[in-house]
Amino acid sequence: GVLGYAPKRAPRRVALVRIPASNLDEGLLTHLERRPVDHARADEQWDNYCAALVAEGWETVEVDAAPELADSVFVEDTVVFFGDLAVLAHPGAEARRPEVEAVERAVRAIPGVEVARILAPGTLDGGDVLKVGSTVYVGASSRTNGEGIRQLRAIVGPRGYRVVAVPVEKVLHLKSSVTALPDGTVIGHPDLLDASSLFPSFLPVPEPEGVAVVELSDETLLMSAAAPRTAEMLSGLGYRVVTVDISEFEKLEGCVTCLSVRVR
Ligand code: CIR
Repeated sequence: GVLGYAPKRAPRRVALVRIPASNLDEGLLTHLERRPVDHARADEQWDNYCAALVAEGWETVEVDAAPELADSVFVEDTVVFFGDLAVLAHPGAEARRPEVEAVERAVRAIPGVEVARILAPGTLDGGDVLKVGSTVYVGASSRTNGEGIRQLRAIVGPRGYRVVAVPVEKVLHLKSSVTALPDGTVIGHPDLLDASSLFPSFLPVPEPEGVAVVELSDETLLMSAAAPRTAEMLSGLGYRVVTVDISEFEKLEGCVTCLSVRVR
């Protein structure tokens, strides 16, 4: 084209989602007591979650339904994106490993995406991976092992990412205890954290359900409706906060991040 007038491509804003399974109520539990899940309510909450992404300019790509895979709605655990590189996870829970196949198909259908994978005996759940700029915090949890972390380091290290392992014992996944604001500040709840001192810029939030935020843009955050005081605090910091009720997924140890994977 004419010098100086190269068309700028709008950044791709695509998020993978996966409709709840019919046996959602059989999802794995590690730290919580089982409580009855209202299926109709879960479906409605999932629809609203997807609608919130769309309303904020995200295109949702649905991974094929897996009616028998109880935890498949928590699609974030199955793949992590590093720009155009998709790293397929090898879930720590055996029951969740069959989820990855259809996710791989969905990922390969996105133009320009390259695929790498974590292999046995390595295990890694996407819920343990928190990207902050070029730093990748990875939870060493009951789901993600040292070999999985080594493999991730070998895959993304050469692409300019620094992998920092974080011990996780009090919660299921690293991102059940911390996530990051668009400016790189890591937010978390002190009761859930094993090692907050690892983060150079850390801000405590008042509610455990408030630790999970999805960055929808530089100024917009998606959060659970279960953390009103945290929402107020973050809106006081200048963010626009969009809330969704995800109570049925919270009963299964899921949070607002685990219901989608953003390609970024
Ligand atoms: C599990 O135990 O695997 C599911 N019941 C919950 C997964 C939540 N995922 C996440 O926090 N990333």
